[in-house]
Amino acid sequence: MASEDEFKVLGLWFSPFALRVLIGLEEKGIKYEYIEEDWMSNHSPLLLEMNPVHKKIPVLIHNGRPVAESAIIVEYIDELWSNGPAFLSSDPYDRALARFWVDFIEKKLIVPGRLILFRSKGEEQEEGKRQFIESLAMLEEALRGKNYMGGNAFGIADIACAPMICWFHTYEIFGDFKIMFEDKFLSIFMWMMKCMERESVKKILPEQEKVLQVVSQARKIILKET
Ligand code: GS8
Repeated sequence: MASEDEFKVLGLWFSPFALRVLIGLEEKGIKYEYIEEDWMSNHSPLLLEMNPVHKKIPVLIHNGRPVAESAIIVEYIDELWSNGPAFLSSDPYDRALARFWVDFIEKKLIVPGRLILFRSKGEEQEEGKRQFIESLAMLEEALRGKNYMGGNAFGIADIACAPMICWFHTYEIFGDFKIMFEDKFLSIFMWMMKCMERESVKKILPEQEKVLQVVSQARKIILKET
């Protein structure tokens, strides 16, 4: 990796997947150009060219070469900048665990979270809520007695989960429930506080009210609400 290397990120400011990449780059102190996709219109020609398979953000473009899929991008960043704190442990078992939790965040929080946000049928929403709360309980268990997901160092599983911090409020509003962090999920609550003390997370996460606004706009389109 040379100092004149060029990095561009294709993203959406509220996407939990794009936010992972930006937090990763900030953590390593990497300069990059951020290019915002327009979520209301069709995919940009650049996105279609850079991620023709999934046609999804985020994409990291390193000297013109694209890397897609947030977790893969964050690992790529970690491998490129091996000087500086590592996102993954040197221990294979710890690495496997960290990757397990990265995968968990998408499958067990973000996917059921979509049922809460973008389904109008009561029972589908309820099922989303049930799964979401169940997953928070698992996350709580995994974080108990630890500073970060992997122990003492902020790592890839924290980077993968940190964007949820600015989304929790939106889940609560549209799911009409309260997460009760201080009562039921104290370890997650403490972890959120620690993450929010980090310059990278503080700088990158949008305000929760802004996430709420954009999700209500998206809901109107998806659910054809007026
Ligand atoms: C998910 C990316 C994704 O869903 C990752 O990068 O980790 N597994 C992937 N991106 C969404 C925006 S965030 O909800 C996206 O780009 N959607 C556009 C589309 O589906 O057309």
